[in-house]
Amino acid sequence: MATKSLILPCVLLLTLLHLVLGHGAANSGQYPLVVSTWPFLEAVRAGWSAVDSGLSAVDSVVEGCSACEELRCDGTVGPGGSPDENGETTIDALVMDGVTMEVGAVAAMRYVKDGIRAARLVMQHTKHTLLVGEQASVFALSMGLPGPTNLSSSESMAKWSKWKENHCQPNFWKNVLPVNSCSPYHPRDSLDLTEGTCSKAKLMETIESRSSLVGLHNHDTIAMAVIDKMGHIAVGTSTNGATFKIPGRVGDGPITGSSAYADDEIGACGATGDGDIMMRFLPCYQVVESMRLGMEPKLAAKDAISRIARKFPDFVGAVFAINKNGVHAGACHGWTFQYSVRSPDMDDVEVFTVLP
Ligand code: SD4
Repeated sequence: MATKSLILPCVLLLTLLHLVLGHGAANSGQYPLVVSTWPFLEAVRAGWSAVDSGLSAVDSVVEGCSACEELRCDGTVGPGGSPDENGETTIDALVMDGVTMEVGAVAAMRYVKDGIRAARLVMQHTKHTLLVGEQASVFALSMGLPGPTNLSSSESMAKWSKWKENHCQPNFWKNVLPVNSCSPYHPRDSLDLTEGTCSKAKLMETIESRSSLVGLHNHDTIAMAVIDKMGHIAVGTSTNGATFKIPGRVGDGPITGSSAYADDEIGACGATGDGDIMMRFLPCYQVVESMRLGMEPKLAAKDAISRIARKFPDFVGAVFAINKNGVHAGACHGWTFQYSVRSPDMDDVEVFTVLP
């Protein structure tokens, strides 16, 4: 009885500690370390088991993100989620080596489910950084990845059918006609445009329709950072992007410095959220460069997020930051953010909660 009565207060205390420490927590300083956006526990366990068995930071990041793709984490990583306006699922992914500053990425990749493995192939077997669309798929298949595969699922097709029935609302268009119906769309003429942009009601309409598109359940990227046993750092990301995006849209996932960034000398960052807004600010580049100038991870993360929030008060997004000593922190805006950590002083993955 006595033991049982102690358990609840202990759990509450631990949760409270995580809430507080989530804004800037240190591990014991030992390597390795795995950090990812959201409670993607299996992905972090896969990354941990890779790095703990001696794999490099790059390979461990690939193992971790790949586990999330296979599990279709939250339906927004891997195949089977986020249908675009044509009902198709496409994949954005990136990997970055913080030792060499090499990056491989694929964007709007079709028919191939293994985003992060395709990104690593770009990094290891080409002198390019980013391949897009159908040509990224051709490259990935030619390098031996499985496919071509239909990336849709019954869930993504059902979501898409419902959206079509709802006259393709909400969507990512603006300043076009028709307003409440499906494509084809045409630019509003300049007179309408001026009226539209001057009217507060119209502006609110745009903001409201954006926030109904971008939320916790249709906007999760896995961004993962790993410090390996040698102290080398790598980052990776994978997502199927934004639901009902305009075909051809590329999010922040494959954009270096936006969704992720790593530099062995300093640390790393991973991001999640409204990529159309976030990629304009390169928040992860900002985080790492702020740490280079001496900011602690907590302050660097907060500063990067507040730079975006000042210009786009309604955006939703978050970053985690780690320095090369394994100190980690998160910051967010517009939603409550969680990130997951596994370090040698933990028995299993621990989840940290960050309030906006
Ligand atoms: C994007 N940032 O494509 C990605 C998606 C995401 O949490 O889910 N982020 O905009």
